[in-house]
Amino acid sequence: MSRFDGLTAGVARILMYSTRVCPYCIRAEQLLAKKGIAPDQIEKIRVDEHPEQRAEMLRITGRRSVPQIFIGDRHVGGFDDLAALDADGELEPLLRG
Ligand SMILES: N[C@@H](CCC(=O)N[C@@H](CS)C(=O)NCC(=O)O)C(=O)O
Repeated sequence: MSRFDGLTAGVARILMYSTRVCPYCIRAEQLLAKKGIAPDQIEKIRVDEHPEQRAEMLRITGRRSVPQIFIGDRHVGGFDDLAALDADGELEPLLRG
């Protein structure tokens, strides 16, 4: 069991640019769920519904694919980047804020 399980206070802001159909977004949510982050703790911006937000995502991240994940002020990147951060032991400290 992760030390992060069940922790709801002191969680950094999590923002995810996503689309309705997005397997990598689901994988990111599943990984975050393993760290005790409930779906409603993830602020989602649906770029398929808001083209202006897609343009904003591209502008601030330089990337076109979803998800694009921010934890606190840090642009983590996509699911692969999130998983790499976890493998390096850096995800939980980042989530704690
Ligand atoms: N390596 C990326 C792959 C992301 C990816 O392929 N996302 C799909 C949706 S699930 C996508 O945005 N495809 C359209 C594109 O790449 O422009 C990650 O781990 O996030």
